[in-house]
Amino acid sequence: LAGDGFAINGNAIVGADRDAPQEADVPPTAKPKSKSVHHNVVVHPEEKVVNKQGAKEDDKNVLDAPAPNPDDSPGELGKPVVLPKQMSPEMKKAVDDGWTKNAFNQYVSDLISVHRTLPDPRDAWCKDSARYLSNLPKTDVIICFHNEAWSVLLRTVHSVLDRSPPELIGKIILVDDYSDMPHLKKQLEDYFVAYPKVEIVRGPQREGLIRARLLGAKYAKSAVITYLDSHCECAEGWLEPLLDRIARNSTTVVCPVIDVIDDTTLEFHYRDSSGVNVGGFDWNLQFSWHAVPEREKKRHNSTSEPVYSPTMAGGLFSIDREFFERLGTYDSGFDIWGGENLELSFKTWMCGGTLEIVPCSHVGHIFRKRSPYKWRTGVNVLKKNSVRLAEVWMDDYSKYYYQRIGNDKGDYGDISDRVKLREDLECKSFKWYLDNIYPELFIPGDAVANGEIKNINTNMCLDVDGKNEDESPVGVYGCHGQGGHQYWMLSKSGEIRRDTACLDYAGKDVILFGCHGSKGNQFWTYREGTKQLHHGSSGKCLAINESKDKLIMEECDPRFVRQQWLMENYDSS
Ligand code: UD2
Ligand code: MN
Repeated sequence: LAGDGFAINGNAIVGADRDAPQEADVPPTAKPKSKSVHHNVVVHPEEKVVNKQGAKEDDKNVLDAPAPNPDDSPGELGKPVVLPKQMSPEMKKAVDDGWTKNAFNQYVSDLISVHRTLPDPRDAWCKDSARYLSNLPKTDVIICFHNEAWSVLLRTVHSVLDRSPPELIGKIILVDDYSDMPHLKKQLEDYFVAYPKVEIVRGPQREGLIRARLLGAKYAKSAVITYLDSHCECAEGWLEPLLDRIARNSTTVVCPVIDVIDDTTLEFHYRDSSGVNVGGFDWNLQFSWHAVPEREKKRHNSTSEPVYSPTMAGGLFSIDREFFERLGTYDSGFDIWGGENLELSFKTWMCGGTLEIVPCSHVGHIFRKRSPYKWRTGVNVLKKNSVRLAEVWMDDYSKYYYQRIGNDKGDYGDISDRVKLREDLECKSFKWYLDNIYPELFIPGDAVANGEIKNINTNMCLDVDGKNEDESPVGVYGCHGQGGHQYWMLSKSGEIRRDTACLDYAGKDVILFGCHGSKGNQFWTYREGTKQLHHGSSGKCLAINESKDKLIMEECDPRFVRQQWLMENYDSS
């Protein structure tokens, strides 16, 4: 077992761990929407209460004789496991504990074999082995974890071993980012003694996922590095289509389709190639999913072909090891969680590579609604990472992010070596990236107004009420001047936008709805003279109600001050 101490750069880490700033502030990774068929397997209350180490017993048997699992065992073929409504107090406690520790249903995971079978999610197109080069490079698989559940971590590793051609796997490097759960110590080492490809690396202090990944990379020897989160399941045939792209061009960085493993039932929901999404981001520098754009569809004959993606979700990808090094791997000044996915995405594109999503490759991931582990105290980790990202890679466009954080960059440390890296690599500009790789992104500078929309005689502003989602209602809230939920842009074409969502009125409530670009319910005109916001399809005006706590739409009348709004940074020219 490897495990020497390490210091990837000189960044000292200050402060003790504690809970994430506020659970609601930790953006859970956007979960792609998915469709699926349900075949419920109900576990009856009289069935065993899980033992603490989950699938351990089960594994022993499997170790001796890896017999195929009968299809009716819990969770086989990716089916959901549904717990009974009525549970004994002990069982209920075990279920609740599992949720508290992991933010997914560990109890259910522990009932499922760590070698469970999955449906084969691939299109017929993908199964033609002639599509892939015969001499594919080997990959090392790096899986970082901080306090992962036993059965989930094991299932991740076994899904790699069970569903990859052995000759394509060098090592599986498990990087323990200073976990304190007891099962991740000696028990883990003992378990993997039987699997010579698995190596466990332990960091001497909590580093966060970015530096943990860098530690893992130090132990990698194969031509390709593949990263996975510690709660994944690789599906049949996941690896060859990824390695094939890199074998053809070592500057291609590839991501599998990320299927959703349900956090409650552990059902594996797979998406067929027509439902593949690509990655984007918004000006809060949050990752988002989007349908494959038309311009990209035109480049292909089949929906199974790899598609260009402006960004990656972050956790699951393969990259040529030398190319990764050439790109300067990750910024080791990034702490705990976040931003590294955009860093790698931007520089891949800007510094001579391409980033693709490969519809033939499927890996499931448990998307969680909150982060179960401790972040750091006293620093807004995600903001610090994002400011480093913006400073180094986004040129003048960084200002749009800064507007979202009240122009307060905070202390983001020294970035001079990252700036130098960009210069040395002679990377293209961020404008080039936006124009060529992500033309769908709305640029706030193209807006006629941006900032808050304030009702004139009250101190109330248009506010998305915490939800920047499709079809969520828009209301009013005391103006706070911090951007965030009160940041709006009026586009030249008459939309009042957030990033990808637009203010929409279809006769009922004023809501946010995905921008469609065809005016109608999303068409607004600001009359500078009367300060009214006229709505296109209804001809009504936006107003605040009498008790000044709701938005209403009513007949336009310039005498009503309740219809008068101040648009920040309005420029009529
Ligand atoms: C997503 C990515 C994740 C990462 C993150 C942004 C997917 C499916 N997931 O968040 O890989 O890119 O966005 O940074 O694309 N971990 C550590 N040390 C820590 C914290 C986490 O080792 O201090 C491990 C953790 O056990 C897990 C991985 O890092 O295996 C990613 O963390 P996550 O699952 O909480 O992130 P996720 O999926 O919400
Ligand atoms: Mn994850």
